[in-house]
Amino acid sequence: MKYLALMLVMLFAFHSCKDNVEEKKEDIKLKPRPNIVYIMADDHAEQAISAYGHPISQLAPTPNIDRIATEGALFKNNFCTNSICGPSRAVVLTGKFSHVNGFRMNGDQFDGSQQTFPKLLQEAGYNTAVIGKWHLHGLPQGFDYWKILTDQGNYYNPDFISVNKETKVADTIRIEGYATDIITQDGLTYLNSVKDSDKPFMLMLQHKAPHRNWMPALRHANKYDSIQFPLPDTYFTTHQGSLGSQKQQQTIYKDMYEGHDLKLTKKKGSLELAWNPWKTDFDRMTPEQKTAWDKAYQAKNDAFHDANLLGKELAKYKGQRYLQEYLATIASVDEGVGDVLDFLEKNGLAENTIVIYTTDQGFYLGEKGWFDKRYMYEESLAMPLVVKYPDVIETGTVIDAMTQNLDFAETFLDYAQVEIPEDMQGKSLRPLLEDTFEGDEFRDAVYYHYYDYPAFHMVKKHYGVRTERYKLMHFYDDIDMWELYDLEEDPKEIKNQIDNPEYDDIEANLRSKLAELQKKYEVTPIDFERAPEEKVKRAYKQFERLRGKTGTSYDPITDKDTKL
Ligand code: SGN
Ligand code: CA
Repeated sequence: MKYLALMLVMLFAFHSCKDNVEEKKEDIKLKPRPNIVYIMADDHAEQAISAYGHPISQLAPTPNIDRIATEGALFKNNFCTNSICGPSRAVVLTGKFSHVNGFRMNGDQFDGSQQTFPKLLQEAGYNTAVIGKWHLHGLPQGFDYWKILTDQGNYYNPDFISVNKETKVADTIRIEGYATDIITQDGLTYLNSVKDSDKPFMLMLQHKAPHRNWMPALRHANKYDSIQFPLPDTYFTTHQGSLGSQKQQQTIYKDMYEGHDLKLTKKKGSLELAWNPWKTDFDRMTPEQKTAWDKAYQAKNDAFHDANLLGKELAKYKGQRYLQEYLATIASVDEGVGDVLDFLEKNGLAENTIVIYTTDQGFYLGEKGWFDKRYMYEESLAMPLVVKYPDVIETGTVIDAMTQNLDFAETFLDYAQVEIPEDMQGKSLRPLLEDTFEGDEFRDAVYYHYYDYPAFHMVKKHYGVRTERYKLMHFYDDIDMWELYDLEEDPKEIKNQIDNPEYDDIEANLRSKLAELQKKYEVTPIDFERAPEEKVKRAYKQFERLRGKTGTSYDPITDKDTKL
């Protein structure tokens, strides 16, 4: 009897739960098509977004980005498919892997004539815009309004390409000011121009910040000077068991250019920058900006020279200085997010606008001794993602499912009530966002492939698969090495288990999963082409030359500095 009663209660609960889901779906269907504001930074690590809880971010909080997470949803396991700028952006636009959309590495040319979600939204009656970093070469297609940075863009007084209103052709103009502020401001101007239109809008607001060389706005230049950030405990790792990691050139204490990256001067009292292999943003500054900059940096640079650091201490200082500059650069991105959210609220648009904050891929903040990205290891595979849409996404939603930038296009189309084309390779995140997902698992494994070798930082080509607990990677090109990590036992991916017989079964499963995904995503053998040996040699030489010439390189194995 008791059992029967329990069954009845459970059955009823199941039905009412199902009914609730159905009701919710019906309610949401009645809402008008939402506006979409997609804010994308460049190289913004999860470790530097306070909503993600990492200790570094707690010392340099991002209250406005956090607002999106607390008012909506935070994705804990969102990943990119290829951890590099242009390719990630191409995946977002097309909902297709790099090998399908054709944009595998930064030097490639994006085929702008192909299907993208902005084009589909535009056809479906949306007003569409992209402002800021584009980095796909060629000009944007599918946008009613666009204004893009030239190539990587510059922090100070950057050049933008846009359509000249009079001549109707694309023009490049230099705009005085700080890139993040200019992009935010242009975004607000666009929003203001469409706010009363009958059409819904979709804006992609894409910052350059916090991309290398991490130049903060003048108002933030000293923001974190007095903060000591925790350096990761893998800061001095020696990459045992990973040939793929040993040969890279993105180690903070070996590869940072003291002037360009760390903004160090040559000697005490001097304003002349230390090693800076190319003329960049510093030369673009107006005399007033340059004077304010020098004033902000002189004291910390003089203190650095006084300290006369060497060896491990110098290596730690570089890490510290990097974090201070990087996080200070993020401060204006977060302020800009706040300005956009405030604008939407003040203009009665917040209710019917989906706001997304993300970045093109994750980044190293000293983990494994590194900066930059490219690897399939967790820090650069991860892609922060927070989304709000009042009344549809519950406040404080946390999503553990494995999702990818591959899913963004499908999600936007789904919300815009546009049919998702069959050739898109991701899945709409809508059921996760609305808590209406009914299957067992949203995705059991993600596929990854990085191709940009030989190139800056010399990260070797690799592909792999990540499941909830394990990761299998294959580094190829001039090496042939497999790596297997148990993320539960070894979240920092220090112990490569590929030769450990205890993991044989797991490895076999991962290999078959990998094969299954490659088949599903239509990976072809041409995808694994190696670079000519000569090209690799030349690149090593070229980048070796660029290493910090005026400074020192620290080697954690010998615990010694090398004067470069
Ligand atoms: C520049 C940077 C690299 C960075 C690439 C790609 N060097 O070349 O550190 O990896 O961009 O970045 S810099 O000294 O010129 O800043 S990406 O985000 O565009 O893919
Ligand atoms: Ca990037």
